[in-house]
Amino acid sequence: MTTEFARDMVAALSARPHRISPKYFYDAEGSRLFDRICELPEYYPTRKELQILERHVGEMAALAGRGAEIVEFGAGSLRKVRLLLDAFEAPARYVPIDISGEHLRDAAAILRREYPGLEVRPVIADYTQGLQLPAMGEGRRIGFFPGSTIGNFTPEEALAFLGSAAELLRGGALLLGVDLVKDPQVLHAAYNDAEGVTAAFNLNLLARANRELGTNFQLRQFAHYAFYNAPLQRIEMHLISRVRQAIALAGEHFVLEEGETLHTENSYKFTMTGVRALAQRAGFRPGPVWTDADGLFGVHWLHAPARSEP
Ligand code: AVJ
Repeated sequence: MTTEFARDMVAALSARPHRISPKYFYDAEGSRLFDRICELPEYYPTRKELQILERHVGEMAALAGRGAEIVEFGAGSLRKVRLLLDAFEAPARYVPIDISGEHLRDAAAILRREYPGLEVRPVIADYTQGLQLPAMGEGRRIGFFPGSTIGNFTPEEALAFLGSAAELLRGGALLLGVDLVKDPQVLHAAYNDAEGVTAAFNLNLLARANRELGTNFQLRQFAHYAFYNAPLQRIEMHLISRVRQAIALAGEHFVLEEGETLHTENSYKFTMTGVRALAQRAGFRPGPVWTDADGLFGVHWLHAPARSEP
């Protein structure tokens, strides 16, 4: 059986520059490593976003109104959505959308137990593709896309995603968490932590290929390389081949030259005005923005006009 991962790895090793989607980071081991990243002293986004949500969730609840339906793009950290569920007035429904059915079922079971009055309706789907949701109730539909996951999209993909979210959320809003442009040293440190957890997270892509695709990547022959590309306003993560080496996959051999890279992730950073302009182009009416005292992270309330509104 050839999986999507196998096909994409073959494509990545065939085409130059070599690149693969960061979605393949998140097998069980990768998800565990990502949770550790979120606890690192250098990796501020998770802590800052939680602080902002904690501090301002009352204002968010007032904007959402009674009986809202929370649609989360990617069933992420339960900690974040719990803040909303606890503060919103009688939330009617929680609709997490994720490609991993297993992760969704676990999250759904936990929340059903904790919130007996809440209807939990997981949707197994790729939220970057057009999707249909169960019919709405009385309350507003509030999208939730935290963690600056939107930073993994190219600007074109981000615009397309926001466009379909604006339609899906008509009459409601999107609560969007974005990592902000800042001192490049701070950005650099966040992706080059002293403990090497981000390096292990990056290298796990190759370890996962060895586990699932039967490749024989020698992890020691690759260097984690993450840097801030200021003109493009993004962190880039790469795995650099330390030597000339051949990789066997799907009956073929792929040569990686010494110094060649496999580009594994882009993590775009945003300005406040940049997010608002992008959201506006996608059909949202930008609302309040909340940030932390150091201006490291931003949480945006973006109104999704109903069909009748201008
Ligand atoms: C989950 C995509 C928001 O870009 O900061 C963390 C992933 N990669 N460290 C990010 C990540 C390396 C993270 N996102």
